[in-house]
Amino acid sequence: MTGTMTKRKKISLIGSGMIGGTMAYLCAQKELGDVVLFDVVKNMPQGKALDLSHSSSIADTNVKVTGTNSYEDIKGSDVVIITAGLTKAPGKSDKEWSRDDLLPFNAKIMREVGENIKKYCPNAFVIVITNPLDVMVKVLHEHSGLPKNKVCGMAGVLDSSRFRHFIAEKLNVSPRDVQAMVIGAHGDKMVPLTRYVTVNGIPLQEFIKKGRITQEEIDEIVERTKNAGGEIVNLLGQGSAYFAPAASAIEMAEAYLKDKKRVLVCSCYLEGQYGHKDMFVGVPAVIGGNGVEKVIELELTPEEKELFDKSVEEVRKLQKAIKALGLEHHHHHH
Ligand code: AP0
Repeated sequence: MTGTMTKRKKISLIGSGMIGGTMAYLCAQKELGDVVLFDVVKNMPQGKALDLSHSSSIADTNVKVTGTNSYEDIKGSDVVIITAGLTKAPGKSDKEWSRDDLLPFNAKIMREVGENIKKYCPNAFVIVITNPLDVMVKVLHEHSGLPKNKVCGMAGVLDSSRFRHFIAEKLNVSPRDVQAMVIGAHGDKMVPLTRYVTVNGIPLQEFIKKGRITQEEIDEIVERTKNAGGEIVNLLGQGSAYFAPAASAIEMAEAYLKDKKRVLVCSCYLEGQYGHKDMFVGVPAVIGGNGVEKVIELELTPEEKELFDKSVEEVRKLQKAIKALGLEHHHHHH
């Protein structure tokens, strides 16, 4: 660990809004490390940090939580988690909600964050949460100069948690015992993999045979999973989901910090896996002390592959839109 006298890990959260604040709370409760809350809004991260510091007395944990408006304070971070940006495009109603509308606003912010990571903590493991997710991971990766195994996006763990919850609820079993994955791009075309669902190893097919769940119900769950983000946006009236997104990103951070070698769906850099390259998209991967240690390539059926490719097509479209913004990485001449 660099840059500080402490032996504790250092976790910097870029963006101290709903998800940032919740992640800071989880870090303090789990005693994962010292936390730096960064935001462009003056005083707000300092206020959240003070509040969180007080919760440590009650939780009986000892971590330092600080708030800042200066990038210098992320120096030497072991983990950086990015939520900086907008949740809704200005002037758009809830009905028109789309993650893609955030692109021009959030892409600029990713460039700024990437450049500061490069400057202050080039050895960090970076998790991007800002939407539209998969393209934001790519912009961040380009501007940070970090190796591909040290940058990934959080979406698959969240989308899979929604899928797992709905199945568990239907079968009246613990969601802990439901294994299920959602892969592909984080958007309306994400791909919940029904064929790979098990209940503690028991294929979902067994439950269909016994009449515990029907194919129609599974199809409904798949649709509800894909739209769960929008369902929550509409109910909240402002902002978007934050408890489960925060818990998902912290699970990934913990897998890295404790070298847990967890198998988690993350937005990872593809170099030919799944037939795609030079892009980030949601696939199962091993997350351990070396970051994204391995992308796991599944054998998809032609139908599954077609759905996966369609979701990837969305990412490509947005990557083209990024090019049009003129934000791609340029080597600066001094
Ligand atoms: O599964 C995925 C990928 C999810 C799930 C839920 C949310 C992604 N999100 C995205 C969401 O779309 C948004 O882009 O996560 C992002 C943050 O969500 P949150 O609910 O935390 O939003 P917020 O408005 O409460 O917090 C965002 C913070 O970013 C700050 C801003 O002041 C606010 O506090 N911010 C804005 N510009 C910034 C900048 N340039 C900045 N912080 C640092 N630098």
